[in-house]
Amino acid sequence: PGRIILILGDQLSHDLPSLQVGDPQKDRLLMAEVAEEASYVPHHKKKLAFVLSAMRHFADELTAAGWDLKYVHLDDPDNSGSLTGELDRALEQFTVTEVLVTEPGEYRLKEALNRWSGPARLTMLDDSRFLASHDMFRSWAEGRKQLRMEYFYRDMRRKTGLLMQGDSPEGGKWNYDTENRKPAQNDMFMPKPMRCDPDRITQDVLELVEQRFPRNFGRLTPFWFAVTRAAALKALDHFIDVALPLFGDYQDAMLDGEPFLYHSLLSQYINIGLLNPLEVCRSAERAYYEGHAPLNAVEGFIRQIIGWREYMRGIYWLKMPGYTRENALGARRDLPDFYWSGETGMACMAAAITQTRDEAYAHHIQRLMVTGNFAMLAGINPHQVHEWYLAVYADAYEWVEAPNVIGMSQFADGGLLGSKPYAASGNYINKMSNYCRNCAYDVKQKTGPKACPFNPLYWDFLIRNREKLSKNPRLMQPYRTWDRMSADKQQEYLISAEKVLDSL
Ligand code: FAD
Ligand code: DLZ
Ligand code: SF4
Repeated sequence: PGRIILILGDQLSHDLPSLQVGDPQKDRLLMAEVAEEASYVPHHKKKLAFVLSAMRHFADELTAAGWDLKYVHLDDPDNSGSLTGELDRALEQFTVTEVLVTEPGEYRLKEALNRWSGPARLTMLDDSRFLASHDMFRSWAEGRKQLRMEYFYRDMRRKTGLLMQGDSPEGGKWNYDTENRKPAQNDMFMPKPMRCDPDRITQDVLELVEQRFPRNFGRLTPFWFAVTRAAALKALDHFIDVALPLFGDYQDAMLDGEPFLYHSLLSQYINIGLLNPLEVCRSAERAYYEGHAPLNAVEGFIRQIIGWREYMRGIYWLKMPGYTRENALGARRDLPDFYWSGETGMACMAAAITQTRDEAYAHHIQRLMVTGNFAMLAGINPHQVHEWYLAVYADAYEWVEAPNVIGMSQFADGGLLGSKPYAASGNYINKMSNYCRNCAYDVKQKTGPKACPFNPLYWDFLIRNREKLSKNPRLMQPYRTWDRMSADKQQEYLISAEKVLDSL
C-alpha cells in the first residue's frame, strides 16, 4: 500500500523532500485549504489570495506530472477546518499505514501534527530547502557566548562557495555593508516590479477571499503577484536585470511614493517554495561575475538570504516555544489602531502602513526603523506587534517573522539577536528618507506639540529602560548625552513623550 503525502501551503516546491522520496505510482498527495491556517492570525487579503492561488496552481502542476492528488477547497462543505482534520478524512477514504510530511515551517503546526494520532504513522522529513539544518545551527550556537549573524554568514559562504575565491571572500572582504547606506532621490530612475495579470484560478480565489474574509485588513486588488514557479522565475530575472545593480547602494533608503525602490520583492516567492533560496543567490552571483552588478550589491543581497534568513530560522527553532511571548523590556501598551487604519499625522508611519495595506509589502528599513522602531519606543506589547507583522505581510511566516520582530526590531529577547536595540529618533528617518518634508510634525523640533514624536519617545524609551540598557556599551554615548542635559530639558522631553503616549 502507498502513503499519503501531505503538502502544506508554503511547501510549493517540486524538489520538496517528501515529493522526492514519494512514488507517483503508489503514493497519494493531499493538499487542503483550511480555515485554521487561514485564520490563526487575520491575514492580509492579498496574502490569503497569494497562498491559495499558488496552492491551486501547484496542485495542477503535480496532477499534470502524474500524481494522484486530493485537493480540498476552502468552501468544500465537508471541510473539517484543520489540516489534521483533513488527514483524518483522507484516511477514512484511503487505507494507508504511513503519512509523510516535510517539516512545517511553524512550530504551531509541527506540534499539531506531532500530537495527531490517526490510524497511520506520521513521518516528518527535514526541509532540505534550507542550508542549515536544526542540528547544524544548534551545534554552531552551542558553546558561543554571543550569537552573531556575521560569523554564521561566513560559514554559509564557505558551505555554499558563494562569492568565494578558495578560502577567501571575493574582493577580500566578507561584508560591504558600509557602502550600502545611501539616501535616495525622487528624480532617480526607479525600476518597477514585475506584475502578473490574474488568470481564471486567481480570479476565483480573489472572489473567495472577498466573500469569506470581507473584513480582513488590506486591499485585495489590483493583485499582481506571481503564483507559479514559472512566473516567479521571471520575477527573479526581472529583479536581477533592473534592480540588483543598485540594490546595495539604496538598501536602507526610503522614499515617499516609492514602496519598492531597488528591493527584490522575492521573499514571498522564496518563503512559499516557488523559488529556491540558493538558486536566487546563484543568479545574483552570476550577475556579478558577468559584470552586470557590483560586489556591494550582490554580496549584500546574498547576505540577506544565506545569512539573515537562515540565521533567523535557526534562532526560531532554538528558542521555540516561548519566543513569541518574550518581553524583556516589559512593554505593555496596546497596539494603536492606526497600525490598521494608517490614520496618523506621522508621514513616515502613514506611508509604511498604507503601503502595507495596499501591497502587503514594506521593505526592511520601513519594517525595522519606522513601524518597528515606533512600537518599541512607545512600549507596545511585543506579542501584539508580532501578531500584526505576522498578519499583514505576504511573506510572513512565524519562523522568519518572529525573530525579526521579537528579536531584531523590539529587543524583546533581551539582546540575543542584536547587540543593541534599533532605537532611533526622527533624525535617522530624516536622513534616510524624504518623509519629513510632508509631515504634520517637525523633525527639527525636539519637544512640544509640533515636535516629531520619535524625538521625545526616543529619550523616554532610554530613560524608561535605563536599568536594563545602560550597561550596554553601545548605549553609553546616548546615556552620557542625557546626563549632560539640563534638568529642564530632560523634563520637557519626558512631558512631551507622555503627551504622545497619552494620545495613542
Ligand atoms: P530584499 O530587500 O530584496 O532582500 C532580499 C531577500 O533577503 C528577501 O527576499 C529575503 O528573503 C531576505 N531577507 C532580507 N532581510 C531579511 C531578514 N531580516 N530576515 C530574513 N530574510 C531576509 N522577512 C520575511 O521573509 N518574512 C517576514 O515575515 C518578515 N518580517 C519582518 C519583520 C520585521 C520587523 C523586520 C525588520 C523584517 C522582517 N523581514 C521579514 C525581513 C525583511 O524585511 C523582508 O525579508 C524583506 O523586506 C522582503 O522584501 P524583499 O524580498 O524585497 O527583500
Ligand atoms: C498561510 C497559509 C494559509 C493562509 N492557508 C493555508 C491553507 O489553507 N492550507 C495550507 O496547507 N497552508 C496554508 N497556509 C500555509 C501554512 O500556514 C503554513 O504551511 C504553516 O504555517 C507552516 O509554515
Ligand atoms: Fe516621521 Fe518624524 Fe519625519 Fe514626521 S517628522 S516623517 S514623524 S520622522
